[in-house]
Amino acid sequence: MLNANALKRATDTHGPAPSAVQGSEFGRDLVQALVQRPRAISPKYFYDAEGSRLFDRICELPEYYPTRTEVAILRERAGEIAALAGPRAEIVEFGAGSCTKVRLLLDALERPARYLPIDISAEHLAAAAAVLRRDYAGLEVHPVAADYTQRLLLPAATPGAGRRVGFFPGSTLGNFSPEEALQFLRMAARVLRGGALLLGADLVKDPALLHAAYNDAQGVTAAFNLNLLARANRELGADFALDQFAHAAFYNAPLQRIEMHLVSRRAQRIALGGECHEMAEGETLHTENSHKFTVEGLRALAVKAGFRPGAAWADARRLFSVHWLHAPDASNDEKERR
Ligand code: AVJ
Repeated sequence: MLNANALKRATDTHGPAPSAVQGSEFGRDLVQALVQRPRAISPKYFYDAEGSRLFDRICELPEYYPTRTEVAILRERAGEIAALAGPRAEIVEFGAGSCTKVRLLLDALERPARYLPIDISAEHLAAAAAVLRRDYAGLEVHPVAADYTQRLLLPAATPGAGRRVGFFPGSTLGNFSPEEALQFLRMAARVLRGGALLLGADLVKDPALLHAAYNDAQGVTAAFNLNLLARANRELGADFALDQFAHAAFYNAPLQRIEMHLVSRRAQRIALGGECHEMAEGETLHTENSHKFTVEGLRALAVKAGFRPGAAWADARRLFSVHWLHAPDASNDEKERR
């Protein structure tokens, strides 16, 4: 193990300036994560280029049912969804990424007017938007580079446009705490007033199935989890020894969520931005919560946020659900603001 002097020398000679850490949101949040108890960081930091690649591989794993189940539900219900959305709909996608799932909707909708993909990564978004413009002539694509968990301003509806339909697939809602989920849904109700939200939510089920989905045999989920530390080494000059951390994922039944952690395999020190952090053997950095829902629980949460639940679709095995939630109408919203 390094003594304090050796560690100091190591950070002096090899570590980047502390400003590399302080100058990045990831750096500041990682320092905070290591200082606080319990140690925890937002799962949004999984998704650098490497993490996004690993997540795409997770979606292909035999044990990881959410993606293929949701896609199957959307395919099967595309006609019903298109009828609910109506002609000239405007799709607003929260966390659009590479904009692939929305194709299922765009292919079924009657002359969709406009697509507003929202994502934090401006470059990624611009590239994805260009591909969609090429494939869907007549569709206006208007990317919005923003963090949709913060204050969100969207362009006004285009003249002649139909309903505004929010799209939040993948059970990304499950990454939020219950309070954050409510806050997100309230924001969505506001920007979608007069329209609706199409939402994907993973369902509560046999914990053995959940456990398998987050502990795959090929170890892709473990690599995805550990990439957080690899990313810190790449971007922030941290010195995490990746082989000294273990992937842990388990179902917390009372809180209805999968938790992912990185467990320190031994007592160790981590140098980050000129500071030294200690972790004892068995201590963890909590990297993700993935909440699971019942259909009724999700609908009750939506009501609390101001939506009126419409259809709820699930697959035959009831692994995953997709919800049509009517947003409050515009006149109601005017009354609420007064
Ligand atoms: C993208 C948040 C829906 O919680 O299942 C997959 C992320 N984490 N395997 C999920 C994830 C580990 C995923 N979400």
